[in-house]
Amino acid sequence: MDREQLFGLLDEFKIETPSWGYADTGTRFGKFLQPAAASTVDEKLADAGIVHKYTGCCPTVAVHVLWDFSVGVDATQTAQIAEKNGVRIGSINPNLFQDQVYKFGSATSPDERARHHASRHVMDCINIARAVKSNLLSLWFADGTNYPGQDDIVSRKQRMHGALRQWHDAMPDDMTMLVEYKPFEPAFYHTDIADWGMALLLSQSAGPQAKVLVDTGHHYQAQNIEQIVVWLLGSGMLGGFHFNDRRYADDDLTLGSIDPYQVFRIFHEIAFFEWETGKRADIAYMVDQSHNLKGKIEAMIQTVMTAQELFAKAAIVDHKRLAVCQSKCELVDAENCLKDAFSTDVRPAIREWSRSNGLPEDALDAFRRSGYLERITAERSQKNMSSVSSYA
Ligand code: RM4
Ligand code: MN
Ligand code: MN
Repeated sequence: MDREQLFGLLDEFKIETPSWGYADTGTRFGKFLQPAAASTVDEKLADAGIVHKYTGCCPTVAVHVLWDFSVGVDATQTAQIAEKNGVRIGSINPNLFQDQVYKFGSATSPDERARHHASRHVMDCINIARAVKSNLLSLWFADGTNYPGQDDIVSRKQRMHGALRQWHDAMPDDMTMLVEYKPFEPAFYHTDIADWGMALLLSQSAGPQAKVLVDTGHHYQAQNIEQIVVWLLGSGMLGGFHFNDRRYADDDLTLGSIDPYQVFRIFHEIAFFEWETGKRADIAYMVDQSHNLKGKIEAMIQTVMTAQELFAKAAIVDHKRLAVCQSKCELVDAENCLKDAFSTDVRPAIREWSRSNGLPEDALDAFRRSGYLERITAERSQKNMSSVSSYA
């Protein structure tokens, strides 16, 4: 692959950052407060704007409706704040887990009031999406049970089917519904959408605008995520990613911090699919991380730089050679096609791409020297450090 081609791919590569990644979030035992954390949607969008300013590849911001939109506030105002900060509102994430009514689930709850509440909230979210000109509705459910026998798994499945169909029909034609799965947590006995197969069946029955969302942290240990990615791609059902890394559970660590080779393999399978089919895969790349210990903006920039790097490494795999090695069962050489690309230092090329786009060569360094962190620390610390956080 020549430089021009790689630069073309980097031009197209965009990642959405999440509003909640700029805010103080924690473990279930509590949260450590950061003086510079964002606590209002204005602050979150300002921080996301800074990440985009220095990286040049994060033009949209995912929002969580309950956390980012207050009742009575006109959503178009939020879109304007985003615009003022050089970004746009991206995926709309309904919150179907925090309200007291969701104790036994939302769409799948045996309690009709909970299901109704969830439906109303999703309808509101669709309206917000319209108002902010977003075309992505991203659904994650905390629904499930904690104990064997607690509820009828089949009835819950049918309720989920019904809800998704109804919500799908309420979406405008250009909107995509992303259905996320997760094997456990907060439900510990069964999760209503536990894996990609369940998400796929539900999406297929919801309608043509529904696709599966793969959150890299939402798998059992040792699961081959790149295989799932290829299967979904092949059936036109891969809607997007929530990028993060994990060591034990849904750790929400920064991308590639534990296993960069896995992220590379995911990007490789996508690139290889595109090479084999001659088609561009239409995938929403999004970050879903919670930075408890690292500085939030720094962690986000680190994530984005890591994603660009691993994406570029995957792009330079010699596809033709790999296909030949595969057809001849030349295992060592085939594997080395991946390893050669993975061990190539693509950072000089990315720096050149950044320079050619009028961006700083090193986004992290540019951010650190900008004085932004010092400014928001001074502005936000008093408010932030006086908030309380406790487990019980
Ligand atoms: C979940 C899941 C969702 C995210 C919430 C906050 O584990 O990953 O995508 O919206 O966390
Ligand atoms: Mn997620
Ligand atoms: Mn998660």
